[in-house]
Amino acid sequence: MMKLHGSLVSPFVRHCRIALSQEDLAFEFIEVDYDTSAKNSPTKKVPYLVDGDLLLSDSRTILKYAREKAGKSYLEDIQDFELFEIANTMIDSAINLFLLENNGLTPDKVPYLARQQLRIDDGLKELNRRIDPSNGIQSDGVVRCVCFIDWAVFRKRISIEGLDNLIQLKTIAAKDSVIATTAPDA
Ligand SMILES: N[C@@H](CCC(=O)N[C@@H](CS)C(=O)NCC(=O)O)C(=O)O
Repeated sequence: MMKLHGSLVSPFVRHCRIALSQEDLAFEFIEVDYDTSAKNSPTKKVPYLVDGDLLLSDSRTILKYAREKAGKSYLEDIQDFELFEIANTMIDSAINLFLLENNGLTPDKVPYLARQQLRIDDGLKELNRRIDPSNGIQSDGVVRCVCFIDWAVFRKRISIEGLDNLIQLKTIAAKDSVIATTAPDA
């Protein structure tokens, strides 16, 4: 059986858990700490997936593997791919800020971190402009946004006050059983 390694709170790991469950692919979830991912993954990050001899060390290769194993396409629509990548860049920036803060580095001290923060602030407005909650959560671009928003709100990294489409998206996500059971506060 496939083994997905990660942490329960990580937005990248969550997206993989959602896709594997949506596609009814049997997998074992193995919780790992930083030391274990540093030893077992070439990128030293989570998630990583092991299926027999195959090791996939990025959520995006894992997602492609899961969707295509189930006979589906992966990020085929260019606008959905763009949405996915904007949200993905925002998660990377937010995680970097979060981890560096634990090392005492903050945007008021490091100009490049202020740029990372701006990417998140402006990116939220862009996600709000691009997302139409009346379409539901039908694509990996939108799932990526849900994973970002839920994690960033949970970790108190962002506020979505006044961003009505993001507020509605969060509400819809909380009603979807597969998505809700993987939430960081589940
Ligand atoms: N591009 C990677 C990013 C994964 C990532 O940043 N994971 C974080 C946890 S949320 C991590 O393991 N960070 C450890 C580190 O940066 O050393 C993916 O999509 O899987």
